[in-house]
Amino acid sequence: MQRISVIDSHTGGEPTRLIISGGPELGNGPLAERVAIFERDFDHYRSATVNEPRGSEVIVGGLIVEPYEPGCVCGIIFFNNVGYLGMCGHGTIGLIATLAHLGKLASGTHKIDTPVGVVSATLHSDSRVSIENVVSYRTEKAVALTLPSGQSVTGDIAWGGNWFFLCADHGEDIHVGNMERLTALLWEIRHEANKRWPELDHIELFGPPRDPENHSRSFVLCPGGAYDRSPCGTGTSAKLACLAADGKLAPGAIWRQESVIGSVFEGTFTPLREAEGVIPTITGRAWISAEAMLLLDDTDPFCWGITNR
Ligand code: PYC
Repeated sequence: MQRISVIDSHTGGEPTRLIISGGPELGNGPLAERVAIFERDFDHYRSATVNEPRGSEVIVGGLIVEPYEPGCVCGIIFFNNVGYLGMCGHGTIGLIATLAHLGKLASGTHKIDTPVGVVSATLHSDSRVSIENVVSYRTEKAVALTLPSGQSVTGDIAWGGNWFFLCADHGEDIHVGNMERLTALLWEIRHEANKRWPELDHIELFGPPRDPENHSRSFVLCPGGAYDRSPCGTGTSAKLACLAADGKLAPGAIWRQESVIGSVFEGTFTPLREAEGVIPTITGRAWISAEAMLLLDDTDPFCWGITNR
């Protein structure tokens, strides 16, 4: 029987399951190399941790590893039901809450190594966490897509630690009761967008907020078909890059991004001096929801998870 010790948390409703011990040994190279080793040799650990029967399509997992970059408190490799993530904003907020819960981290600013670069996380005294993310930028503005249904949408393509298609002219009500229509539409958009941009794996719709305190409400379709219950940290970073490029938000001004279930991240950005793009900072809070031991019995036909691979 193998054992994997995990801690679960949620950030604005979006779950994160972090492997504390019992995960695969990936060596001590740069994190981008370690993800490749994870995927090539140990992908069954990913599936066993997040997929059914122990998990579900909505869980984002993370393997805490020794950092490669100097000055970092740890490294993190995030994954989901279908693969690996460059960065994960809600998950990094969950990571900081988990390390604090374990007594491994005090309030203050800490650097974290990720496969797409070093990010910086500040644990505040009220348990909120601010993530200074990787440089985020828009590569295409107002791309038009005609969907198989005949509907036309336009959207921007931007990087916020993952690749996003950000769309506002969808005509949908962004509401949990409208989940089936939203999911079907976003799959159509993703399918169409992937013909030209195969790297795009997150699709994000924007609409008016429910709460007038906020600036916008979003619905994010994650790579494996689940919707993000949180406002999506990397998605909000991509949004900030677009707002900055359009001159619609001033450096340092707060953007309150509401998720489809009403949870909120606050975002701000610092412009880059000599290049396109911004350094976004995303603030939110995570709550610890479980400490658990996953049991892996090799005689169990679904020991390594139910997978679509
Ligand atoms: O918060 O960056 C995020 C995220 C990505 C996928 C799910 N959440």
